[in-house]
Amino acid sequence: SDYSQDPPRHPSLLINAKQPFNAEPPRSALVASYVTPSHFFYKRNHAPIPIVQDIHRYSVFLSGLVECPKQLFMKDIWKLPKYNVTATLQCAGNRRTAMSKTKVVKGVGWDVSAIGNAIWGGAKLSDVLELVGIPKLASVTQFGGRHVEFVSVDKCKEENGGPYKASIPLSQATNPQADVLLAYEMNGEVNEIDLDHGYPLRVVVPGVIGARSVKWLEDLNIIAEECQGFFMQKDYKMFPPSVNWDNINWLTRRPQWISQFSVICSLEDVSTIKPGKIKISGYAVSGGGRGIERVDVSVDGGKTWMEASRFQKSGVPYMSEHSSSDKWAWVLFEVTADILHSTEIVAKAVDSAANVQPEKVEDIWNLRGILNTSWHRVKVQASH
Ligand code: MTE
Ligand code: MO
Repeated sequence: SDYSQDPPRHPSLLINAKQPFNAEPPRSALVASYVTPSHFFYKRNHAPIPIVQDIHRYSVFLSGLVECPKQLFMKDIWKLPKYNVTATLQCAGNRRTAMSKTKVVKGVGWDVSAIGNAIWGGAKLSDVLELVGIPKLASVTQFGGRHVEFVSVDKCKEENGGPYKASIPLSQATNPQADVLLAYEMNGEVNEIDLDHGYPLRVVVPGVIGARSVKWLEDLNIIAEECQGFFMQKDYKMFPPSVNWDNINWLTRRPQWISQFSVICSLEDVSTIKPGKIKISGYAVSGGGRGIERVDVSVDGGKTWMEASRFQKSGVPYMSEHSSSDKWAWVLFEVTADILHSTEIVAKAVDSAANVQPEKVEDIWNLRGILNTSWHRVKVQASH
């Protein structure tokens, strides 16, 4: 494999693996702005970055269970109505390192920053599928359990040198409200998406784990059932704590979809502070387009709690399910507390469907180390 073409990256990124390149920003960078700059957006790769030489000759082939397969060039995609969707992408393995402290898990060791919030610009997949005669809101009655498969060009060792791929149900793909995009823009850069994030075209599936948002899209296939690739069938699935590598049966679980948690970003796992007023801030995110109803913060290890204030765009009060809120995006939170002694600070969120975070990571340990949704804890040491 050839990594010599990989793009330059920001020197402050914390590198978890160099080849393939996997890196996350320092956690403090996440709360510095609601929209994460692309250079600080986590990079999760499984192979060298594919390089497209000529964007005008680049095309996506749409085929499978369709009457007339179609080759789509960028100009065909640029012609469709353009949408900007603010969506948080998060790797299912975010916070894996903390889970591996309970018992060893398999996967890239992420701290808390395998997550970012960006404004994605592109065509809606529902509009693209209409070009080959697939109607909006394609019903299961009419189309059965069909999926749309997204296939890339990167060569992954997990796929024995084949490309990264994933799929979503046709019903989600053809629902304009699901906001699934073929994105050619990130954060308003005109016709530009960084090489690391999928140039020239990537899928963005809001509200589900990042693994479905296939970068460097090459093929769209309409298939009869979900994608049988490694990353759908043998990777991002959550097992109960009793399952180990000897008794695992991948077929017993569905691919994982969504995740939810809150994380303190203004403090490291262990920080030294001067006693007094301390600002505690972080992010909270729920899958499936649900809002964040509340974020509770404790400065005594979880004995007593106070409510943090929540916001997305500055100056606009955040209310979940409100027309001004970005339903696919994270919510930042902030609270100031008097801290006089060394203690443990904890954060937990409640979403608009009343989902709560589990208290202990031990209770949700799983061998792939995914979806560590447990209360986030940091320690502070008061130095007088
Ligand atoms: N698409 C391709 N082609 N190759 C990949 O390795 N990684 C997936 C997904 N799409 C991947 C991919 C995973 S696991 C995640 S979490 C997101 O992309 C990460 O997107 P980002 O690197 O833009 O943050
Ligand atoms: Mo991921």
